[in-house]
Amino acid sequence: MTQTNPHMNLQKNIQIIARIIANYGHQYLALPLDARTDQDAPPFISLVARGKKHGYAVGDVVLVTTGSVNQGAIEKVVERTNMFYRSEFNKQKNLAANINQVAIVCATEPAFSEELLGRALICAGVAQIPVLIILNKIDVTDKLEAARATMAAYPKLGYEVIEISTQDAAGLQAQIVPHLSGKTTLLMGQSGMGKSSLINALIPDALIKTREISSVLNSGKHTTTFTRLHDCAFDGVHSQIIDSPGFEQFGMAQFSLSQIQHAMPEFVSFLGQCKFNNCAHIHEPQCPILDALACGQISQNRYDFYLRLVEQLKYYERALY
Ligand SMILES: Nc1nc2c(ncn2[C@@H]2O[C@H](COP(=O)(O)OP(=O)(O)OP(=O)(O)O)[C@@H](O)[C@H]2O)c(=O)[nH]1
Ligand SMILES: [Mg+2]
Ligand SMILES: [Zn+2]
Repeated sequence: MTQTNPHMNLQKNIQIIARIIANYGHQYLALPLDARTDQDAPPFISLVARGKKHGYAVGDVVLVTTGSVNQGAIEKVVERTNMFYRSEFNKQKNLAANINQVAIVCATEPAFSEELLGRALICAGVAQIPVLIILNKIDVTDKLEAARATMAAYPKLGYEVIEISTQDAAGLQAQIVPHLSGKTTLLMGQSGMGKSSLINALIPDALIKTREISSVLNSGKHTTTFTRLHDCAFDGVHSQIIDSPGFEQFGMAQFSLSQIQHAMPEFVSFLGQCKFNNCAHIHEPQCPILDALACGQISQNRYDFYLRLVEQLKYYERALY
């Protein structure tokens, strides 16, 4: 049975406030603020940006001028408390806005990249967004110990790590719902880690609804090709989960050395205590970070990761200071 939809056939040339819920290239889908993706027949509005302005992201709350039926143009952002982004060659790639958690999804199989995990953690740190690390596919028991061994370093740094299997519906609910309830969570991670499977296990019909949009946006592939927000309720508490395409690269060209250092939890308590104000913690004397490395308080693995990030900054020809 179809319900009357107050938003259907939005009046032409009026201004409304909407939330972007999907982003595909330079096309956006949005919903009026009082609508949700999990209601019957959500009143989607298809949006384009005015002029050559881009950089809007899923989660952004924007001012829209309506055009023909259920279409409109984005005038400007009206609410953006934060933005999670990568930087590929001096181009900022916005992933999601107005989120209060980033969940980085890793898996036992295929093995996840610690380098990419580390970079995602830095990005969340720079944006000051709380992070949850999810180790998925713990049902693949022959790969579990190796994955756990890699993961063991992260709780020591203060990150929360939870283990799940999207194939264990009951266990999944108990494990993850308390972490997602009431929040807007961006799921991110490499391709094949199980981000979309997790959403489908938690939100019935999510895949079907995404496929409907997919066909509108001209993409029929299984792998996620665009970022998409899903509304849902856990025990009646409104929550939002954002699915995003897997990545195999994670540029950080726009971050400064200082931003990176402050996003390394094991560095933070030492920053400001070095002999030199502009210490890069590489070969300077009287550097407490190098001391902490020497006595094993900072792990060689993480320190090498830091050195690679410093090298990359040089590669981007950004002056260190
Ligand atoms: N054994 C096992 N397989 C899983 C689990 N979760 C997901 N998978 C499988 O992993 C594969 C990839 O899952 P997706 O959910 O598409 O992964 P994704 O992270 O969304 O990948 P992209 O959209 O490409 O970024 C699928 O074949 C899933 O069936 C799990 O808990 N255990
Ligand atoms: Mg996916
Ligand atoms: Zn130092």
